[in-house]
Amino acid sequence: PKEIFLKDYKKPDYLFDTVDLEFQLGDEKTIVASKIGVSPGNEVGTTSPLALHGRDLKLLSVKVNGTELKSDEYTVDPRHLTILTPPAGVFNLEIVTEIYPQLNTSLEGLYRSTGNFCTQCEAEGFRKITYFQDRPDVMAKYTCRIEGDKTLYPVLLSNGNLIKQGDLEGGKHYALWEDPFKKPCYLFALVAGQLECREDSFVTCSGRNVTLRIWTPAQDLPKTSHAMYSLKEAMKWDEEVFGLEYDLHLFNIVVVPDFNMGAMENKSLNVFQSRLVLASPEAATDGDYAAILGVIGHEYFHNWTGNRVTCRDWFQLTLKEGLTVFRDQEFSSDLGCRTVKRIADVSKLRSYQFPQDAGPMAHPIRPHSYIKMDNFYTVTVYEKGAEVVRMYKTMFGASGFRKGMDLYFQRHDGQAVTCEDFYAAMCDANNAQLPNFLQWYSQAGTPTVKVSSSYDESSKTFSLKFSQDVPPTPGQPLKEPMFIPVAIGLVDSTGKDMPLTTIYSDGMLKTLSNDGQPIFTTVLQFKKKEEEFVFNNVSERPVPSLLRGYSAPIRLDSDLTESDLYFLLANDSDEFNRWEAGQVLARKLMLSLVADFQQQKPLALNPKFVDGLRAILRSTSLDKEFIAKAITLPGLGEIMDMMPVADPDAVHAVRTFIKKELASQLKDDLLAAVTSNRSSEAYAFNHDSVARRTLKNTCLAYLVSLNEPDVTELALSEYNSATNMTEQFASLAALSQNPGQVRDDALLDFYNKWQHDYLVVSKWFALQATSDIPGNVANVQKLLAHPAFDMRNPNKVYSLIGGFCGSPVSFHAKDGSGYKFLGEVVLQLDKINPQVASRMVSAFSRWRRYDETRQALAKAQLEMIISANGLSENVYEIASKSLA
Ligand code: HT7
Ligand code: ZN
Repeated sequence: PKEIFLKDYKKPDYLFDTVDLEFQLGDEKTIVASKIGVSPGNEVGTTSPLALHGRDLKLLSVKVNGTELKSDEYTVDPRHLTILTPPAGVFNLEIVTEIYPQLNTSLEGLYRSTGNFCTQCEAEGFRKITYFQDRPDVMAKYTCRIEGDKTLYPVLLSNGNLIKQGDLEGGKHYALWEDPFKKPCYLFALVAGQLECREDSFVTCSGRNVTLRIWTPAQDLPKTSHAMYSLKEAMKWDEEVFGLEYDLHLFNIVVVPDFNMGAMENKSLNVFQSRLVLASPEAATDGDYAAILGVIGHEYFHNWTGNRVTCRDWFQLTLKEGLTVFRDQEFSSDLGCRTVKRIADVSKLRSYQFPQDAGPMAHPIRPHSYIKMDNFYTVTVYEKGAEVVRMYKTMFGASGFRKGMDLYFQRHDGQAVTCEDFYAAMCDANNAQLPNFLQWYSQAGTPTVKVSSSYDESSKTFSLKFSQDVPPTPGQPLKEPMFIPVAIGLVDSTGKDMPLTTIYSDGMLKTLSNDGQPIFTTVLQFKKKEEEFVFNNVSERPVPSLLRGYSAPIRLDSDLTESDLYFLLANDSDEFNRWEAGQVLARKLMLSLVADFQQQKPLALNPKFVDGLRAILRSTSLDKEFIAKAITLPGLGEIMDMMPVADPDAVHAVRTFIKKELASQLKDDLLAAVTSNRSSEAYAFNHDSVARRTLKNTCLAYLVSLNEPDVTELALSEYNSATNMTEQFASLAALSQNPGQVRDDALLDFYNKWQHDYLVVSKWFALQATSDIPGNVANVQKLLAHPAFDMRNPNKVYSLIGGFCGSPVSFHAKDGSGYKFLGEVVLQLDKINPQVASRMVSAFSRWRRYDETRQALAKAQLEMIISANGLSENVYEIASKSLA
């Protein structure tokens, strides 16, 4: 397979100005005719061959300026159609192809999902529809005429405005769509089928009336109200926060059950997998409601960050994805609770992105090369990319960030640009330079920052010495220092923030003030390998609150003592850092107990830790969702990640021990929290209700871990009396921690209740897949044959197989049964859907982190996969890089 490099980027020789598409949809074949207005891509003009991408297409005809080309005027290979000597200047190119959407199980290009037609073109799916320059810097204005049977496909949708529609002979009809905005082909979309819509409207800030439609099969329409609410909130938020208004009169969202990713931002025709649109209190959890809000926002926000300004090439993906994730995080924060959202986002980064950055697939947020671009829709590009965008805001403040965004749109609306263009807009708008900041785009690996502090009583100065180290990653043995913004406050012995007056850094004394007002948090610009910052006028030895709000995506290694950390857990005004102090304490505790466990020493829980969590649990002033987060232990992955050799069994044993010990020692408080957080009010998705349910469910899970009759009874009664899925599913999950009859009965009861709802059944699969009960590999194997499971539906694959691979205990079973299971599934899946198969094979990528026995077993599976016949490039890339 061919590797593509960022350094080889060349502008296209030919531009496509207009694209007129015609689809004749059929059950056995679909005919696609395209008419492209071509012009030279550079001033001199060009007569070099015009190479078009194409996959799985049958070419019916090709014409230039109305004349059919002779067979020696073009060449066709399995991936290209090349026009050998195109005319100089402007010309028309007409191509007709035949495709077979009903056979397309890869879910890219044009495919069928439960009978309806649907497209997915990002990143390189358009080439499965017709021959084209399938690259994001080729931007054109499109029309799309769709023709099909009126009974089978009553709804015909594409991008932009509906220009004409009408009936045709033979029971057919047509629709003609025109998109007035130039776009790359990855934003093209077509949907046709039996769908109905919920309709609403939104009046934009300039008074434009926008019709909003969410399309689903008729029976699901009642479940679209939260999605519609989310869309309207997103439209309002983007106007208020960024001054960005929607630019057409129609915005469509279509729901499809079969979709490779969460959703897709096609211009004015977003496509979503069902889980991210459909919700009702009975069948969806608070987590589902929150995900819908975030993803509806995300796709809508792409209209400006991605569509109006797009990427020059796919290496720049983080330009649109990092920025848009940042925007959706801020949107969800503004509509919910900022600290809790920040904690959730940072936890995600640590659990998924840090491991990627420390493994064989580590890549910068802007990768240098790829074999299949689909493999680079990663937590690094998305989540670390969002952290990089967040650092601009940390440096420039909300108004400076807004100025940068305004300049970015002013300069680049309608263009396909690079990450440097974004950086330049941010810096220019703020008259600033950020030395070493661009390293974040080109260096992989999570920097470790060490901090040591000292207080000088006589001079009343407090000094912080920083050093940074970016670890080697594949292809990047040596790293340069990065620009790291460190938000910091100093906390006095009464727990109050001290005013910060002057600081000595970079050989300069700087006054810290905010228009004469005292300031309590400042952002240090740490940009060298080593640097010292000295605070003056510090009246007593403070406890530093470092990296407030998690101001940079790094690992922090400070010399804070245990008692400093307990102090911050109890007092820090920065709530994020209160949570963080608890997590640092929990991580230290877990690691030391893991060492005890490995040396077969008895395990004992530090009473100070129990007291610290008890105080949090009893607080009446803290947000309830914050309390739930603060009493939740770090996940297994996070702890394994900090060990020289990851030991899933030891970490699991220790986490279970601490959980049970906390449950036993805090039992009364936990019971009180469950009882006092019941509510008979109708379900509502607002922060207070979500926080109440989250705390209640977290406490219930702790209690049930005791596996005692009274708490099991309590969970069963919560399960039976629940009036919403959040509480019903949480009690089921709590019960399913303990193997036995109660668990089996509850799982069966749940399935019987919900077998008609495939989204709930997917949760049921995920719950069992992620379970750490003994012998779970065999259970998951059995579920593969369950009638409700379907390997062609990515959502089900992610729930069952993805869930299984993400839960360390069963997947890393010492006998290798988990690895064998995944190895077989990957090969089966690769024949159906390579994108999904390659996501699953990634679970093997960190095999070197485990003991020798596990290493050998996992490696054998990777070798088996890589030697299989007809392996996709997608799976090949991940498997070969994992073995390298
Ligand atoms: N921009 C969208 C990416 C996407 C995608 C990529 C590869 C394969 C299938 C896909 N479906 C959607 C999603 C987003 O980030 O908004
Ligand atoms: Zn996106």
